[in-house]
Amino acid sequence: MLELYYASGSLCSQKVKLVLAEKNLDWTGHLLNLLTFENLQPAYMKLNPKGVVPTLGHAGQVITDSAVIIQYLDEQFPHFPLTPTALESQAKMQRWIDLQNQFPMREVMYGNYRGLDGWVLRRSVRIKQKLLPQLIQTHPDLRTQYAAKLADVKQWNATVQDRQAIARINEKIEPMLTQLETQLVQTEWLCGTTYSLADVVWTAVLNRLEELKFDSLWADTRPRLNAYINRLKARPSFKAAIQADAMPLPMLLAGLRRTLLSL
Ligand SMILES: N[C@@H](CCC(=O)N[C@@H](CS)C(=O)NCC(=O)O)C(=O)O
Repeated sequence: MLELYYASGSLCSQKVKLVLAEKNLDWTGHLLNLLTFENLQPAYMKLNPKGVVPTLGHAGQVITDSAVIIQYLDEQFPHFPLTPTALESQAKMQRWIDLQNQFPMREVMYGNYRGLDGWVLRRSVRIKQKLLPQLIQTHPDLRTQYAAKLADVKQWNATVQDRQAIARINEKIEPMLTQLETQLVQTEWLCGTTYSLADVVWTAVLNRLEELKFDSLWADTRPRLNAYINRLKARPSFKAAIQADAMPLPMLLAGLRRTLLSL
């Protein structure tokens, strides 16, 4: 049985859900509320020492990190393969996945959401920074994991509060889109004629950039990318993994309450 620990609106969870949908696999979900910090609960930290989603449980194994999980799923469930057969194309796929992973999407998201969404997200990072020292005290067995998380959260918080730092990160988006456009002039999908794991990860990212209103960077000026995004969104997996990803209302309300009342 496949068990997925995930969160609504989580980009990394969406990548895994896209693969599960592409392969038509059954899975059991454990939906975590990141706004009430369920990902920092000791029981979850024991599964995923970085305190992030997603985490996959399968055949007695626990697998973390979306890039590892999607490749694991493609190896274990080879029907509807999402890895090209030619070695050269496989290397290309890895390069597209690495390029995406190296891009600081977390900072792009937390730094660029406006209005209530942005306020809630940025405040949740500040609350995490206050909460983690308490967790270090109350759970000495998880001290190393919580301390590493605190170090990461401090940096994350500092970056998203710094408008210039976010503007510098935003400047890196356009060159990345140019790379995609250049590739898509040559091939239908990123690694050739078939949809692959590289397309999976970029589906989640491009959709998020669109939500953040960066689509002006391709709508009129990058026709191949524009058409590619429409192809990605037309796939049934997009509907299953991304369009049906709204946070259940009780969870949202609990998250808002927590964010408003803490600090
Ligand atoms: N490299 C990891 C990153 C996972 C990650 O950052 N997940 C986010 C949601 S997309 C998360 O759990 N954020 C909550 C937190 O860091 O406290 C992966 O690809 O799985």
